[in-house]
Amino acid sequence: MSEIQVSAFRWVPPFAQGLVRDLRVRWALEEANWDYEELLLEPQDQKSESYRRLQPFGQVPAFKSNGLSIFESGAIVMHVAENSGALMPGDEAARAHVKTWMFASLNTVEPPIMMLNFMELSGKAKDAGPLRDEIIKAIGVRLDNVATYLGAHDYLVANRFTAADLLMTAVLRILRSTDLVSQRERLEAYRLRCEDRPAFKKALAAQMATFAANEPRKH
Ligand SMILES: N[C@@H](CCC(=O)N[C@@H](CS)C(=O)NCC(=O)O)C(=O)O
Repeated sequence: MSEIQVSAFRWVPPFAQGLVRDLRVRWALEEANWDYEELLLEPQDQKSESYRRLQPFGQVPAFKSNGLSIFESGAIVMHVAENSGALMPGDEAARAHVKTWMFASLNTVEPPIMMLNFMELSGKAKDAGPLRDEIIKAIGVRLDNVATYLGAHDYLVANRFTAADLLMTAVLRILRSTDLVSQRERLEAYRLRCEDRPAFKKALAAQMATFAANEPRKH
């Protein structure tokens, strides 16, 4: 039995498939070449007392390994990055920079993207009019900032793929139903470069295989 367990949903509707945040953890684990098992949840499991002890908000992902339990996708990716050579450079200044960009991905770039996402999923986007336009503008500014910082570099830090790129790519993917990333050539090339990694493809295939295997019957 693998000593690492990662919680994931047994099935989600197609709009969320390939975006659920256990993907970030699966990707990090594939980069580190660490085996893991899925801890698959039904919706009702999210409310159970035992799962809430693991993930107080009832969300995925949660991570368990040898008595260690972690929630928050960023914290889990950080744990994998700090304990494997795969996602973090050795140099102290570069490590600090990777962590900085991990937080920037989740705390500066992701929030306006999630505002738009929430509006779209609530079905109220059409009523949101000018507010929605403002949020799209704010997302654009953040994306332009990332693209400018990247410049002609392939990756955010130390000229190599790190945990910062993993999280930034996962965040950019949330915009897949819009052209906000694809219309920014440099950023789109960056996203595609990161998603072209074998570890990403393996992680995505694993998440999608679970959904395919648990597709609800039509009636
Ligand atoms: N900040 C958390 C967010 C986790 C999150 O939003 N998970 C979603 C799936 S991507 C979830 O479990 N949603 C169901 C819910 O909130 O009840 C993280 O990065 O781990």
